[in-house]
Amino acid sequence: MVTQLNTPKIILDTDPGGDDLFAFLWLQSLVKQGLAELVAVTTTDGNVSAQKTFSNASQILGLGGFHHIEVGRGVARREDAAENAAHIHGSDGMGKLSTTLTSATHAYETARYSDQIIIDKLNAAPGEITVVAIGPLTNLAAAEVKSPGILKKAREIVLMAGAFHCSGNVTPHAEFNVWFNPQAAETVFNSRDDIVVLPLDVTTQLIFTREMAQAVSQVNPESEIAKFLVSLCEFMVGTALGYRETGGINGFFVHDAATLGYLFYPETLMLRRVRVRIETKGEWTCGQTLIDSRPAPKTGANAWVALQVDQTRFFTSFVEDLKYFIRQ
Ligand SMILES: [Ca+2]
Repeated sequence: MVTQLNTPKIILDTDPGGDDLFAFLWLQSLVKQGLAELVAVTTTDGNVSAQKTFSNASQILGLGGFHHIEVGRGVARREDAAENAAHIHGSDGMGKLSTTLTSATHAYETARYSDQIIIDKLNAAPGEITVVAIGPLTNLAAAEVKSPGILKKAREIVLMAGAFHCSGNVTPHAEFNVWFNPQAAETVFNSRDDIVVLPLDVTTQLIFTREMAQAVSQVNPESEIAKFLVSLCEFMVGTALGYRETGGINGFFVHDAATLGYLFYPETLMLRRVRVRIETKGEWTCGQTLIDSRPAPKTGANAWVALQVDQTRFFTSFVEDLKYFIRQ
């Protein structure tokens, strides 16, 4: 396989997490196709504990034969932090499917911390690496606090975060990744003026259905990846229906995959130039993300926020790339 010039080099910061895992499978397919290079995976405390997100990441890398990729362990959050989302993702973060996969090959106890990996990788290749963050922003903020200016050394920072013109998913106003650690989100949004944001406004348009899982698995139904994907989809659909997320449609939101849609199929999204502010103190609104939609000059803008997505084109690419991965 020929690696293209200018192939995006990616650090994936993640808290797997069901929808993280779908993004993760997509990214592994893109790497196998020579369209991306995975530099490291930095796990974070979020959907489930740091230790579980670490072992889940290791197991998913193993599924694709990427044992050699370094996995970082999540930086500890502040002590009064919010509760996690094990009620959505299962106690192990992957619908209790972790026992069906080959065991984790990376050792949590001896792994480097995620913030240090981010610092070292960005210093080693300034301007070259894209940081894709699909969990709470604890690690990125810790890296910025430890090494001020480090996040500016990323080629681009792409987040699944926030809710602007729609309801939150953890409170009426807040999206999980920001709500879980709003101070960290504020640090990241203050670190540079071109953060790319995929919020609930677009990710709640992205419903991955049972039919899509079947279409993918049909390519090679007996493969371990296909079986895992179908089982995980079943679990996620059950949870989504239970929480009335999808309006009764037999599917679930692949929130985190939107980041890869932006990087690899940007024609599927429309972005707006804005100043994003994070509510860090509100009694009822903590973790809310705010933009000014009035037609004023964009002074102080710090981000590009996606507010529209072409679902058909997005899923055409997503499903075909997953098929490629499963065919291998
Ligand atoms: Ca996530």
